[in-house]
Amino acid sequence: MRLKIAIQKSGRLSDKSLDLLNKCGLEYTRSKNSLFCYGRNLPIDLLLMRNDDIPKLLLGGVCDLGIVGENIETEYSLEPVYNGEEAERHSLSKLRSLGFGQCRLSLAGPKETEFRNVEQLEGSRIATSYPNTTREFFKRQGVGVKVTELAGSVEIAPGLGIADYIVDLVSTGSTLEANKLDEWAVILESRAALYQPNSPLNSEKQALLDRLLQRLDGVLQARESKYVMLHAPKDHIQAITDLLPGVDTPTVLPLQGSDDRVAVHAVCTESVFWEHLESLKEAGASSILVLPVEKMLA
Ligand code: PRT
Repeated sequence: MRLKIAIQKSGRLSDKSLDLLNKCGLEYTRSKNSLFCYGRNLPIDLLLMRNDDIPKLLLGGVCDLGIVGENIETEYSLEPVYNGEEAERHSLSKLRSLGFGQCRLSLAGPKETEFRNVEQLEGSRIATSYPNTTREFFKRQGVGVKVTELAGSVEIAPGLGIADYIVDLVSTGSTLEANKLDEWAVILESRAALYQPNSPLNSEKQALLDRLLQRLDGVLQARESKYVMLHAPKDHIQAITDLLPGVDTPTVLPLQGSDDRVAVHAVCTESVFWEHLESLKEAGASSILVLPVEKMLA
């Protein structure tokens, strides 16, 4: 019995997916053709696949888990609605959002076009690599458009006269800017997530998955968290605690040779910014240290 996880073979999500699983303590031996990683220390293997193929492999029972962007899952879930006989969507269960691969699927058009609302696009041609999600968006808006599917380089479609407008993934916005396009509406926000098919796992695999999820939660929580150490006036402990993001009960320790100051140690479960440190200093804290947290287990 081995648990199989599909991750992207090469692309924006591959390194971060591997890094996350490594941080969960999983070690792998990579096969010669590089498509398979054998789990050395736990019975958890990786299949390295094209991003778009991962939902199909999950529903087909080839893998037990998969890491893909929510954009890919949404597009795949709508496949039967727009390309099949069935009206039911494909459905996968999202187990965890993983905090990387952030982007948005947006409607964009030439800068010289004045965009007022989606209705003005009635009858126009839209180029996209996400035809199902695009059709669903315009259907919900009650606007009829002609959707042209392109595998890549969607942003050049209006310039080439292939389409009037586009629906594409945006992260920094620089690709749109370079192609003289404006982002008009966000159709979908996306980030990488861990999915499983809706069918239940056998008890052995489920136990392994529970163990993996516990480690994953620890890594995700530790990523955000910081260990803060500082010195504070004894009578300001509550005010200082209130300024520490995500802290309820800090550890308070005596300071050698000082009656009025103590050491305060706490795990901040939310991001700690410079602004927080400045406020702590104003409230009387000194010797403030912020350290990364490597692992956490609640
Ligand atoms: O090759 P494979 O079939 O595995 O997949 P792929 O070619 O779709 O993979 P890849 O690596 O391009 O994207 C993998 C996933 O990363 C996507 O499905 C998203 O979930 C996520 N992601 C995050 C992005 C972006 N950000 C992104 N910016 N995917 C693509 N882009 C592209 C976008 O299509 C556009 O061309 O980047 C350009 C825009 O970026 P900005 O920064 O200029 O706005």
